[in-house]
Amino acid sequence: MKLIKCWMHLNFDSFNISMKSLHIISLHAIRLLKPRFLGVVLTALFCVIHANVFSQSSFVTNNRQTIETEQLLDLIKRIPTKGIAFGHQDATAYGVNWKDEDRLISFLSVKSDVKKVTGSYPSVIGFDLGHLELDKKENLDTVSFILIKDHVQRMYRKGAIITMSWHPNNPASDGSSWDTSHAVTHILEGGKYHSTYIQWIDKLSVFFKSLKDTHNKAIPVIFRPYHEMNGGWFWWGAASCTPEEYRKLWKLTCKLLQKNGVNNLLFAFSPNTLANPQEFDLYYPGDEFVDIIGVDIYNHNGDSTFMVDLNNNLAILKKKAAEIDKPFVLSETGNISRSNKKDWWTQSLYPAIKNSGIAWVLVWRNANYKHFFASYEGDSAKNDFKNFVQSDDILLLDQLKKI
Ligand code: BMA
Repeated sequence: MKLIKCWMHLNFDSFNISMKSLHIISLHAIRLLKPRFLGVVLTALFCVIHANVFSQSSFVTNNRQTIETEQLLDLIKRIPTKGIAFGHQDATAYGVNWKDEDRLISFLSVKSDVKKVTGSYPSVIGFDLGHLELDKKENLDTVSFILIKDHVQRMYRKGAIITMSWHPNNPASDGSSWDTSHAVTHILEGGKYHSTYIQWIDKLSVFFKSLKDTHNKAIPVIFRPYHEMNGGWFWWGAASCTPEEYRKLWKLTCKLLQKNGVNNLLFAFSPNTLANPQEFDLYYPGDEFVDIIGVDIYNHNGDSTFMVDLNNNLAILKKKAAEIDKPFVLSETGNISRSNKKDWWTQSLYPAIKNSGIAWVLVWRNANYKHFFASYEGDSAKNDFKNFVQSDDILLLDQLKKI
């Protein structure tokens, strides 16, 4: 009975007991215990295995992906041997002073500020799923989900890597992602918004499963939810939930997607600028729930701090990535301080990422003249950007396709 009690109290999340070790425990138990206990032991074992299969720890990387998804991961692992892929958020949906309209999607070629300036599309294209959970037609930045789907299909056909972030509303308050009222605790199992959350993930699942290529095969995408959790500005962030709750939220999300049969995702975990490696560990949900690690770093505090942060953080990620055998990326960056530097690309960003080992760098969206991160036709730093992308190791889509 002691053994059974012990099993009952095992926390599979923290101890991460494998099916193999359960099998070994059971063999010992059967040998040690008298035959009349055998039935009890086997029943208990069945319960534990059953619980394990349906618990979050049953989320096994190798069993949850399509071949195309595994191939995408292989490609991402190969990129650093050739260079650094260049990514842009919402690259094809709009840019400075233009916006694509979904009523025209099938007639017009896909536009992009980066393409206008350099002649090639970015090789990584980011989209955001915020407000899909609310059944809205458009995301939080007014990009229609029909257009996102169309551009995912068209850019995938051209060979681009697709990544998706998610800025969901706060389920507890109906506020935005930036409403830091406590919500995570309420959406975990037993919480009053747990069923709402299941419905949200159902909606995301339908969308992910609808992303099909011309052969009706699922398009693999990188899903990067709940980013910058070590900052205090999102409802899933450090000011609004404990690291343990955060890790549970991540696992719950993976598990629900898997339960819904979504098998075309690679999961990317990306904190904001890290003070130290421990901060990464605090939130990291575990190897089986993550395929790619990243970090979001902007130059809020000026370019010299930015370069130091990049050096330190990419070194932290490099070490982690080697330990866990996963690729690592600069998942978001950009010149936010709009310093008058005309050579930010070649003198600040490039020296800090060159030889860093990252698979890609993604700059944030080109919303308007005041909020843009990639270059555009009228940009005063356009020539510097062109020089940056002309570096042998910076890979736009035309170069990524040759890998
Ligand atoms: C932020 C800003 C916001 C935007 C959000 C999600 O960094 O660009 O304007 O709504 O990302 O894309």
